[in-house]
Amino acid sequence: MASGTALIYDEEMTSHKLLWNDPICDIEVPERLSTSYEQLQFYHLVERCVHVPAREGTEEEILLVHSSEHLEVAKSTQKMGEEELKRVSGNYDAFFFHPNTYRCARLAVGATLQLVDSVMLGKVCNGMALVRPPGHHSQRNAANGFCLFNNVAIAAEYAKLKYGLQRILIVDWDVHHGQGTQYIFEEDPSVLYFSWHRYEHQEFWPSLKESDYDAVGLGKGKGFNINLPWNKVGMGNSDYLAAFFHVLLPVAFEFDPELVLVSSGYDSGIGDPEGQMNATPEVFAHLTHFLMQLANGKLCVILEGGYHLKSLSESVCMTVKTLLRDPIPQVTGEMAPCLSAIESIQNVRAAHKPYWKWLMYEDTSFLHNLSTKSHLPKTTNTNPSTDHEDKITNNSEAVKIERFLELHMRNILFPVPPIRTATSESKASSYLLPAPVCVVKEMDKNEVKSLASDFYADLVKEDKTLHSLGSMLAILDKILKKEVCNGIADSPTASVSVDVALRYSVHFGFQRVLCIFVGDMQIIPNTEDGKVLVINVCEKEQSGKIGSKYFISLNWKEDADRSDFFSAVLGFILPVAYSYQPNLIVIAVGPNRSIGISGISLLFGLLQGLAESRILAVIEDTDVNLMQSVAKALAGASVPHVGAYVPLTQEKVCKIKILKDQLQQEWKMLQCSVKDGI
Ligand code: X5A
Ligand code: ZN
Repeated sequence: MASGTALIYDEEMTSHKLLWNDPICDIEVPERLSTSYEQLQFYHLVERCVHVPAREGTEEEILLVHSSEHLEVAKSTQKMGEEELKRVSGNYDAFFFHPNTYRCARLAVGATLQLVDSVMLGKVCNGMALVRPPGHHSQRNAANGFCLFNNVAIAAEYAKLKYGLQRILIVDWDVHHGQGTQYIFEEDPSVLYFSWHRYEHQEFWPSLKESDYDAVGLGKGKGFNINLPWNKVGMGNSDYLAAFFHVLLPVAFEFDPELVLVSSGYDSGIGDPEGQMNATPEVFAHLTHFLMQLANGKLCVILEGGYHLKSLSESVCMTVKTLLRDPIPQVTGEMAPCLSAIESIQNVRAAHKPYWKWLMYEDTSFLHNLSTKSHLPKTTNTNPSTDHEDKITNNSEAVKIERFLELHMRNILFPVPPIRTATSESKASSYLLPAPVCVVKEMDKNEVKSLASDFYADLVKEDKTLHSLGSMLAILDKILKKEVCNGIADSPTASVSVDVALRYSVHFGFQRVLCIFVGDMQIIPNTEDGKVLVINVCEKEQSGKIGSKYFISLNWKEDADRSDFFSAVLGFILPVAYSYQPNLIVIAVGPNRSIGISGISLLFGLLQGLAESRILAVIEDTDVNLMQSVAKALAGASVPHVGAYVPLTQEKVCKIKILKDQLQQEWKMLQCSVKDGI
């Protein structure tokens, strides 16, 4: 299987620049590219990537998306003087030509296609292309919004043609609506386009009716265009995560793409003068990580916007670090989406209900009609203010955010453990781990006894128990001391091992431990209430703890299949886990699982975004396949393709829905509809 991350950068793309005064276009500067690349060098990320050279996109490739008229106009600008360039630029909404623009735009297309080729040919698993000019506003016959050729759209057509792909997902997290991309694929069911964007009830540029949530695609393409309009500025980390949990990810897993392309604009990040949003760089690590779970990890990230140089470059670094499978930093801020975000999410879910089983199966009939559209936008075209006073305030604001980010990133970046996964001596060889493994010697029996007896006096009599506790504790110890990221321990008595692990972690000083039980297990009631959150996916009724905020039981019955389990992971476990923000995750897998191996792999994969990727797996089931899959997931291998995750039964989806409604006041990331006026 492919490994490695491609990075594509060509300094020549910094030669495209604005030659005259234009307050709308003057933010799209060459330094956007050079600063991002320098920051990657600063973090030593460049040398860890596979360098792939850019090339010029061919005319034929450009014509996959654009008209020959458009190509000819672009070509003709190469020999123009400044006055003529200015005149041609004036024909478009927010674009500028430089004599080298055509060459740069062809390099941007070619760089994007080089990235697609590297991933599709298995030379790398994923990668990022740093390109200028950007692409997503560009249309068949027009430049628009700093974009000349639509790099990502061309890449999608190219991948369909060259590799025969039938399902491509484009995720556009730029803060502007990629209307160009929408127009190109509107009627095409083979390309699923998702975009969130600052909208403010159509007041924000490009101020189009068709950027709203009810533009779902046309003809055969109905359901394959997903717009999530933000009607307020200031959206932050939790709003973006909620959009992924409740809109993008369920649909994306049902769509089951063969390749994922990201229109990766960072103007949706904090400090950006265009976006005015609040999301901090580390959220892009989480977004990237989620997308890495699709299409067997085949992920191509292509730069679009991003105009606050510090915010942009830190966010680029977060993205590349994540592509390289570094541990993911904890996301900061209160984990609760705002009301306006929930409204938008609810609207787009309702609009797409006819097209996706995920949304269909949830009965939303009780919801009120929540159209929040304004009827008359105040202006037809909103541009950044050119008011002098405004500029001054914006500048000092930008400097403030630069300082904030400087401090913020110092707290965010932590040393990368050179070794990812720890395991015990006896099992190490059978896991066939793809990454360096730390083989841990089990703890001395007397040490275990003295440790465990602090809080667990009577259980340490049995030799078998003592033995498995010894290796589990040795592994856990390495995780707690940050010598390794995660670990896998097998135990014939998982419930005892987990109980000791939980107590030991809390004893060590961990304030929030998330513990998930899968399969048949007796859960030993925990006394560290509040410091441990238990989610039980076992079918056995567990008594005693019901009613506590920190014990959630799904009571999954036997007929659950992998798709149904998946609906629980995505629609419930993930949002609760993000609400809780654990510093450690313990996942216990017992026997008689009604849940398939692929579902369990996915659970491990998705949860690795939390607790700085600190996960301890305790496995009672001795199935070698299960052990191997968990070990692989922990080592960072991509989830093997198992087909679309389509929920099979309405019953299970409804069950999750009811739980969501019950618990969304406690665990706010569950919120995806406005009910009873939150
Ligand atoms: C790629 C991108 C923004 C254009 C804004 C024009 N374009 N007001 O972010
Ligand atoms: Zn943008």
